[in-house]
Formats: sequence, C-alpha cells, structure tokens
Amino acid sequence: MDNLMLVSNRLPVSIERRKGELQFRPSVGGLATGLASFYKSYESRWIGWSGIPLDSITEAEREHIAKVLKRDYNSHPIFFTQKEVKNFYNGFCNKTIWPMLLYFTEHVVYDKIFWESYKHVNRLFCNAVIKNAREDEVIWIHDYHLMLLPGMIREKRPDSRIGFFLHTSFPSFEIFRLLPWRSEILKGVLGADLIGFHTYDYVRHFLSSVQRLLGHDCTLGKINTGERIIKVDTFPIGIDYKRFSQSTWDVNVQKEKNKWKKKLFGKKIILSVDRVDYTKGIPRRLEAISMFLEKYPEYRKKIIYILLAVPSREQLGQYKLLKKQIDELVGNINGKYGSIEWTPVLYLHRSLPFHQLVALYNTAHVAMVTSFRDGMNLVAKEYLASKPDGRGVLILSETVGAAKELGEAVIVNPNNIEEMVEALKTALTMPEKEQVKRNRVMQRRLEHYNIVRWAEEFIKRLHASKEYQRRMQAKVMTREIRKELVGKYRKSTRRLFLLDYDGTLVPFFGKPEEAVPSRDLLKMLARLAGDPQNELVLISGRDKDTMQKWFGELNIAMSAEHGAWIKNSSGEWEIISTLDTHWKNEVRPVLELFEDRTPGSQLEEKQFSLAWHYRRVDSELGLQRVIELVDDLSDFSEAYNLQVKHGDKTVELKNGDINKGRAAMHWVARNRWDLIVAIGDQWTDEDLFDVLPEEACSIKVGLSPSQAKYSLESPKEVRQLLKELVAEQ
Ligand code: ADQ
Repeated sequence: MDNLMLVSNRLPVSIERRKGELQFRPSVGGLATGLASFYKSYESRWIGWSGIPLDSITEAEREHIAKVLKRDYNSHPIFFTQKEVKNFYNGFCNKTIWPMLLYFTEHVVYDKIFWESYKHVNRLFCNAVIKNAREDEVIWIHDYHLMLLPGMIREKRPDSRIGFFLHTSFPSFEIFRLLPWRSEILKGVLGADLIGFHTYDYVRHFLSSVQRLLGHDCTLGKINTGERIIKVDTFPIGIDYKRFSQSTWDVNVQKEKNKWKKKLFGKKIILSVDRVDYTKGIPRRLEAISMFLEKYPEYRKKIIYILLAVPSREQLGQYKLLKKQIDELVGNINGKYGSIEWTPVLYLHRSLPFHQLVALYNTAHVAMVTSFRDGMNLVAKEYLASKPDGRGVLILSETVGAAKELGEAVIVNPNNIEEMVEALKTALTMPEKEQVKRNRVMQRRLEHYNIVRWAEEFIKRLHASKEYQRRMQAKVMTREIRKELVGKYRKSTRRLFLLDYDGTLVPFFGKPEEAVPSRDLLKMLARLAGDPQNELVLISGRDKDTMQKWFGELNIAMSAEHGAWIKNSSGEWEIISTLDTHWKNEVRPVLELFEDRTPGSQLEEKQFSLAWHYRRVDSELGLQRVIELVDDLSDFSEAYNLQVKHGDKTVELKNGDINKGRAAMHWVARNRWDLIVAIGDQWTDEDLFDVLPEEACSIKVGLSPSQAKYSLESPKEVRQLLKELVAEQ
C-alpha cells in the first residue's frame, strides 16, 4: 500500500493552544481512530486540517507546526481562518451536510455563505493535494467534509487514481433531494474511481440519488457517466481488533480495572461511549435508564450506568443545548433514585486515554449503543474486542451500520424506550453461556475483517476499478485510429457498412416514434450509399414499416426486427425464414398488464417480437418491474424458444433463432470485402460483432463491455466519423 495519500478533514493529531503553548494531541472520533491505526502500519501520507485557526498563530508557529507534522506524522497541514472554521466546518459540514446525511432534516441549515465556503475549502484541499501528491500516488479521500474534492482533483489531473469513502450513512433519495446543492455534491463524489460506504443500504440510496438526479445508468454497483465507469461498493469499517483484545492484559489496564472494581464493588456496570452528538440518542437512553429503575426497583443500588461522553462541536448551539439536556437528565435521575452510597449515573464528560477506555470496556457487563443513526459505530466493535473471555452483552440500535454485522447483539429500536428497558433486563439476566456464544461469533467476524483488511480491500478494489476503466478505455477510438480508418477507406474499393440505428446514429428519445432521422442524417447516409464502391446496410430492431417509411427513398439495404426481415437495396422485404408468431397472443396480455401497472411505459409490437419500453418510467420502479417481468416471462421463453433480452430501457422478446448476426451474414458472405465497418450500441449488436471476420472494424457506441474492437462515446461521434469518411478529399 505504498504511495498512498490520505485526505480527510482532520489529521490524526490536532493542534491546540494550552496555557500559551502549542500542543499536539491525538484527534478523537471514529474516522481519526479508525484510520490512524492502519495508517501507522503503512508508508502513507496524510493531508488534513491542523485544527487551529490560522489567525491565532504566528508565521513562525505555522512553519513549526508544518515541520513537526511532516517529521513526526508524515502529514501536510491545511490551515483555515476563523471565518472558514465558522462557515465551512461549523457551517456547511456540521449544520448542513452532517444532519442531512444522518436524517436530521430538522437541524439542517441552508445557507449560501456556508455553501460558498464549502466549495472554497474543498478547493484549498485540492490545491494542497495537487501540490503534494505524486502523479502515481493513490489518493484516498474521506468523509462528508470533502465531497467536492474528488471532482476537483479529477478536473486538474484526469488520470488520478481516486477513492472516496463516506463514514456516515447516506440517506434515502427523498431526504437527499432536499439539499439545494445535491447535484453538485453528487458530481463531486463521482470524480472518484471507487466510492465506498459502510452498508449496502447506503450504496442503494446513493445509486438511487445518482440515477434520479443525474440520470446516469447504474447497474451492478457501476455508474456509467458516459465518460467513465465508477464502481460503488460496501466496505464495513473494522477496528484494530488485536490492539483492544491484547491490551486487556496490559498492566496499566489491569490497574485501571482494579480501581473500578473497588469503586463499584458488586455492581453491574452498564456503559456507553459516545461523542456528544444528537445522532447518538443519549437523552433517549437516559430516559430508558430512568424507566428501567422505575419499572424494576429491585435493580436499584445494583447497577451503575457509566455515561462516557466526549465533548464534540461545542461551539454549535444545537450541541450546547444537547449538553444542557444531558446534564439535566443525569441530575434528575441521580436526584430521584440516588442516595449517599449510590449514584445511578456516573457521567464522565471527557476523552479518556486508551488504557482507561479499554479498562472500562473490559469491566462493563453491558454496553449500550443506541444511536438514532450512525454510519457504522466503532464503539460497539471496540467493546466486543475488549472482552477476551467472551462475557458481556451488547445492546445495539438497529439503525446503526454495525447492526448489519452484529446481528447476535440484543437489537433495539432506539426510539422505543420500552424496548430498550426490556433489552436491559434481558442483558442483565442473560446466562454467561449465552453471552459467550453470541460474542464469539461476532468476535471472529471482527478479528477477521479488521481495519487493515478493510483498508487493503478498499485499495485493492480501487486498483481493480481503475484497471476496468483502462480496459474499457483501451478501445476508445482515438483521433489516430480514426485517421487510419479514413486512410483504409480511401484505399479500399469493396466496402460494407453495417449500421444500427437507435442509439448509434441517433440518440434515444422518450418515445421510439420520436427518433425520426433528420434531413442532415438522411443526406449523409445517401452520400455513403451513393458511392458505388459502398454497400450500406441499416440493421435495426425496428419494425420494417417504420424502416421503409424513414429510409425507403434511399435505396439502401436494410434489416428489421433484429434480423427477422431483410431487404436488398433494390429489392423487396423478405422474411429470413418461416417463423412462428403464435406465442405473441399468449405473451401480449402479460406485457399489457405491465404497461398498465407502470406509468410511462409502452408496449411495442413488431411482426416477430414484442418490446416493453420503460425509458420514461421512474428509474427504480422500472428496474423493479424488469425483475418481475423477466421472471414472469421465463415460462414462455422455455415453451416457445424465445429470447428475452433486457436492453437499454427495454425488455424484448423475439424468436430464438432471429438475430442481427444471422441477418448480417447475408451481406458479409456475399462479397470479398476489403473493408467492413459495423457500428452498434446494444446487446443485440453483439450478435452482429460476433459474425464479423477478424479484420473488420467493429465499433461500440457508449462505455460498456463489448467484443467490439473500438468504442465511440455517442451517436454524434458516429455521425462525425461517417462524415469524415465520405468527405471530399
Ligand atoms: P463517530 O461519529 O465519531 O465516527 P464512532 O464510530 O462511535 O463514532 O467512533 C467514536 C470513536 O471515538 C471510537 O473509536 C471511540 O473509542 C472514541 N471515543 C468516543 N468517546 C470517547 C471518549 N470519551 N474517550 C476516548 N475515546 C472516545 C464516524 C461515524 C461512525 C463511523 C466512524 C468510522 O459517525 O458511524 O463508525 O466515523 O467510520
């Protein structure tokens, strides 16, 4: 994993001024903890915010910070002014995009100044990356602070290898669409080659937003922007498992444990560890503790709830209010149920050093992780890793990413206080054997897919994604290749052109009947066909009547309905072989039902095929219907030897022995051509490419896997190429 440049808002260390002195302290929080541990084991570099406002340090101090960070942490600091801290970090990051991504729409502030600052700071990061990263260095960008950065770097360095990982959840489209700058944010993220999320749900939501807001095709975790193919996948972050499990034997940890044991002698310890953030559900959890003591008085004096809460984003009003609310709730519970010898809630509002944290994890009988939302939640994993003897119970909210991996925990709905109360009862009474059984399964998983594995997997997939792009790109028809083809054209005298129509010579339209050829296109085709040394064949999936209406006057050869019909330039339409069409009467009602149930879809009937078009259907509904339709049609396809093909926003059924390749052979075999050019854009054209002789020039329109030799981006480029071929010399 050499040559890796990590980019995140925070560096693994933050700089603070205490009593006039600059201090370097480890940053707290999931991202910092997670990355710091794998970062140390690899030769990587890091770009991030120093944590101290630029206007509060002197030039000499700035240089000193940069020097120490480079020397001791292989890091390059970015400095923000107070204004940038206010509008970028406290503003757009924490008041706009954070609550948006975590479903707290009521806290979202929409402010143009924040947005401008977000763009500006992402630009600062971009400049720093361009300045510091080597050309061949892998750039791995982290989290919601830097969602524009992949796009900005891509613009400046198109060949960069860029990964992006989001540590929060990604909300459903209905939430994300509320953001005024949603498309810019998505486009920014799409600058990456690989985009990672913790869970498949977040991937789904992201793809759905990309599809609906930007209109890109998204299939099987791949986004086709028309220029590049980007992969999107799930990488549930792990922890440094051994560090936690092995530290439990450390002397300092043992000392800490003994202290706690003495202090809390005989009591069952319930623990929670969070940043003070409204997403973590701390007040609701305190209410559950209070209700538990009310409902089960026999547990009074027998339990202690340790609420370890690290201060976070304290300048923000929302967080100040939350802190106040927690203080009050803790006060109420302790006032109501506590006594001189027993305090039910022990509230530690600070960050603890590692050995103290592990000691607490190890001592606690129950850990309560009840966030309303959390991209993953590392605390749940750290707790389990700190339990080498397998004892202890984890209560886990179903709305955190970790719940997908830790299904053996006691799972709760964080909004349901009664359920949390009962979960506590279950946890406190769970037999040790059962605890160990559940924890061992989860521990094995965590030990295996640890933080290093997570990072390695991501980088491996990033390389694979780039490789895939490269394979696709190898086929792009460059200017040189086009020139070569023009040269070959001039030299040859027996040329065959096999051209598809929709998606190849013209782009797709909402309704198939709208794709009428323009006068310019007809003129160009007439010119191509007018040269006696050329044979031009249009091979389309369309019905023969439309083909005749649109191109009849050109006197060119044609094939309709994917090869069912053929027509020589001066001949009549002929059927390629006798074909049975009885199946249509049985299948038509099925497709009609889908047409009725799916607004915007359309049934097209051709002589030997039936097609259901869903280009104008809501993209998610369309895909859902395709799955249902293909399933419903499977019996028919077997019984009647039909082909069911899912093409570009179409599902089409046709006789099994019809295909464009078979039709093309009618012309390919007719002459000893010295140049064959075949162009198409869909799966049906693959049959055509399949029958061509080795030396033929096959061209695929669009970026997706194909056996064609070359690719062109769009119908516009195809027309341009044909124009170049027929141009006067
Ligand atoms: P966070 O929201 O910060 O992370 P989390 O995953 O729980 O949430 O990580 C918190 C980290 O801070 C843990 O490593 C924990 O040990 C540490 N910590 C918390 N309180 C502490 C205290 N008082 N003293 C010492 N250490 C403390 C974000 C996302 C998460 C996602 C991570 C990683 O919000 O959902 O899991 O990134 O991707």
